[in-house]
Parts: sequence; structure tokens; C-alpha cells
Amino acid sequence: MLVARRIDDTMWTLRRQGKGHFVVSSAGHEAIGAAAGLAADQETDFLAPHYRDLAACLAWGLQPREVMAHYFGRAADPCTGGRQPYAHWGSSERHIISQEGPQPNVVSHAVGVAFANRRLGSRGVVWIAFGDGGAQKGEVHEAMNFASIHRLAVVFCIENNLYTQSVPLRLESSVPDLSVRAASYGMPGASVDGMDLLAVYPLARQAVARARRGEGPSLIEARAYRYMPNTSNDDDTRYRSREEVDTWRQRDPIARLRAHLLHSGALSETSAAELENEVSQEVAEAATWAEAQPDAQPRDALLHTWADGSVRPLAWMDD
Ligand SMILES: Cc1ncc(C[n+]2csc(CCOP(=O)(O)OP(=O)(O)O)c2C)c(N)n1
Ligand SMILES: [Mg+2]
Repeated sequence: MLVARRIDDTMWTLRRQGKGHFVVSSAGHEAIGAAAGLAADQETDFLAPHYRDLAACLAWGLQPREVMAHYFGRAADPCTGGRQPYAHWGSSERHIISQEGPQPNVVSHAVGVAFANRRLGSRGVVWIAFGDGGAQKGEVHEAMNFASIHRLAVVFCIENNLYTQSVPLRLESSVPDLSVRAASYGMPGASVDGMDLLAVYPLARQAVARARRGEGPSLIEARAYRYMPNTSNDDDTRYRSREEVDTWRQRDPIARLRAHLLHSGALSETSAAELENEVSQEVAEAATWAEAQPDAQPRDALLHTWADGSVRPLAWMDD
């Protein structure tokens, strides 16, 4: 969670310095990804992340250097090889299903992965996350219905942060409690404070265990708040008051976990400060490394496609 937040802060700084461009912030959503990461087994389980799931991607093994290479769009970007703007996650090696821009993302494709897992005899679970706005689209209905009919090993996680960019929840959903929809697919559903790791983790663990036992999918509505604008191209002062944002800042998932760990004696102020320092250094080093990496070559656009190696390069690709 700390690494994710630090990467996030660093990206905003780099953008202000004119060194980086498109920021998609995960700040406020970190506990959800951490819970998924803790509940799942990265050796067998797949992640179809929401674009705000930097914490989950780190849990599934993406390294800070790789994340920063993705942010800078360098050739070393393991997600898209520098093709896509930031937060288009994906790594076949790490079981992270490739993302697409249109929302909701690859919900039905991810259910297809679960179906394939079944046919291949794998015990892998697929964690599928998307936003409250994405949850209103028809594809999600089809995916949940299919997953439940076939009792697939899936966890659906709606990351409800109350907005679809500028549109408030009451104008996008006919019900405020999105987990009630689980009932119409015959799967268990629950809403939880997604900014409290200690609340969301037990639910995540339960849902993953149920899926692994072959009992089918579950729906988790994890409520969170995004602290930053929708992306760096958005001006959230036009639709959210600063008071509202500040109120949610009081419930910061990292500050709450930190306080809990200090209070319970699991962490001391000294070790917390050491950890924060270590993370800052690691992320700063990753950013410096990634910035110095070469861009992808135009010809590289022909790699990693279905027609890998069989397409003739266009003239400008060798300029
Ligand atoms: C089909 C489609 N329409 C619009 C967009 C532009 N867009 C990008 S992010 C976003 C907000 C989505 O809201 P939500 O699903 O609640 O996720 P959140 O960003 O709040 O985490 C929108 C509208 C898109 N990517 N795809
Ligand atoms: Mg939203």
C-alpha cells in the first residue's frame, strides 16, 4: 500500500515537472488491492484489475521499476511495451489479464479465463475488479450471470468510489447498495469499507476460498474514495467540494492501517519511519531508472500481436 501511494505521489510530481504525462491515481483504493493480493495465491490465481489497482498489481509481482517504465511509456514497460498510457496493466507472466481502455474493462474476458481454468483442471481463482460506473454496463450482467451458472472460480469486486468521473452514484445506479445485485445471480454479496484493510481482507479471503472450493463466484462491493481527479486530464473541483475530499482524507486507508499497527504493537514509530524511508528510496530509484530507459522503437509496434513476426514493417517504422 505504501509503495503504491509513493508511486502515485511520484507520478503527480513528474507530471508537474513535465517529465511524465497521464496519471491515473490509485490513492484511496490501496486497501482493496492489498486485500486481494493477500487473499489470493499469485502462483495460480489471476488478476483482472481495475485501473486503480496499482496495489494489487504490485501484490501480483509487478516491480516499482516496471510500473515506472509503464508510466514513462518506455520499451521496458512489461505491460504494453510503451504502447498504452499508464494504468493499462497486463502481464501474462504474472497472471495479470491485459486491460483495455473502454470501461468496464475485461470483465467478460476474465470470466472466460475462469472458464478455461475449469476446463484445464486448474484451481486458479480470477479476481475481477472494476468501478461503480463500470458496474452499470451490460457486460457485467452477462459476466456475472455466466460465472454463476457455471459456478466459476471468480470474485467480482466493485470498487465503489461514489463517482463515475463527474457523475455521482445516484445518477448512475438505481440502488445505492451495489452488493444487492448479487442476489439476482444467486451468489453471495456484501458491501464493505474498502478503505479498511482489516475489514476488506476477511471478505476477500472468504470469497477466494469459496471460489477455490468450486462453490462459485461472489460479489464484493468495496467502498472507497479516490483522492485525486479521475485522471490528470480531469478537474474534480468542478464536481466535488474540497470539504468532501478532506472528509474522506480523514479515513485514509494507509493512515488507518498505520495507526492500527502502532496501537497493536505490531509496528513501532521507528520501524514505520524506516519502512516509509525505504519505500521512498526504492520508488525514487525506480523513477530515475525508468526515466533513463529508451523509448520503444516504432518497429516494436509489430511485436506481441497475433501476427507476431509475419507483418511487413511500414516504411516509417525504420526511419
Ligand atoms: C466506455 C467508456 N466510457 C467512458 C470512458 C472514460 N472514462 C474513463 S475512467 C471513467 C470513470 C469510470 O468510473 P468508475 O467505473 O466508477 O471507476 P473510477 O474511475 O471511479 O474508479 C470514464 C467515464 C471509458 N474509459 N470507457
Ligand atoms: Mg467510480
